Amino acid sequence: MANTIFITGATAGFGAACARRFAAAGWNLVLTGRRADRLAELAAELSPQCKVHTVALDVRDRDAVQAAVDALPAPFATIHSLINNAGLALGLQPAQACDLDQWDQMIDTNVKGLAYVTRAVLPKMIEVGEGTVVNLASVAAKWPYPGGNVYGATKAFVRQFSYNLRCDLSGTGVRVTSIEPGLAESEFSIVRFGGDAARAAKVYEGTEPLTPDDIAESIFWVVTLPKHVNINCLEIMPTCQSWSPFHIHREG
Ligand code: NDP
Ligand code: 8X3
Repeated sequence: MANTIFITGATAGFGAACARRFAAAGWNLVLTGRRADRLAELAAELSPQCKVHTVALDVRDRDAVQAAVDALPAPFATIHSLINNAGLALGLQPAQACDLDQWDQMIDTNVKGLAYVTRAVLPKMIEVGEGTVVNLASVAAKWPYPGGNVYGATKAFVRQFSYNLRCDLSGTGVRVTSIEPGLAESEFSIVRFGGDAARAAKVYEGTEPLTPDDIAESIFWVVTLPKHVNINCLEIMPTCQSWSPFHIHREG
């Protein structure tokens, strides 16, 4: 019987690319995201290759998350792996000028939503006794940058939560990986800049960024490694991206 993978944020970017990658390998898919029309389009595209179940779901809604997992129909009820991908950055202002509603939304989605989905799905994975929880952190989990304030902090949560999960899951056979991409072109910057596509395009101008397919391929590799191998953390940058020296503010 084919394995089932549960993907949050499957309506765009990395999540949609993961859906396509796992479908191509014959996995069954549970695809979630808030945009029902996108989920329906993706299901129509992929259902010739595999079984697809979609749930229009906001990961911030704790009861809806649990209800969606409890109501999984039989062919999807046995979950092998989970990709906790739903997430977003909003704004790039310095902390002292940020909009608190944007901070709330990032914390509620990237931190609380990811925790709700994990808590709902884990018992099913433990029943299977193998599989992988893949959490989308970011280079921002470890590397600070101006305007990264709460976004980076939510991703530091994702990274540390992943490591702590590994401790709790010891002996269950369930693996956990924190995926930490750098510059990657998706709808991420369009969302970050409130729909300003021109400003978003500037982020990638003159670069060859990572693509959602690059990330999906890495995740597929992590999930399909032999059962005794756990990738704790995978930091991925495009070749054009590296680090800068520390910034020093000088008077005068
Ligand atoms: P996209 O904006 O292209 O996709 C984000 C996905 O998250 C969408 O499917 C969106 O679906 C979903 N989502 C957002 N909020 C919610 C919510 N409240 N409930 C359910 N789903 C939600 O971005 P990426 O694919 O680039 O990002 C995916 C993940 O990777 C994010 O966690 C992001 O922080 C992380 N990341 C991205 C990087 C990048 O440079 N692109 C680099 C490092 C990490 P919908 O709107 O339909 O709900
Ligand atoms: C997305 C990458 O550098 O914009 O997590 O934070 S970055």
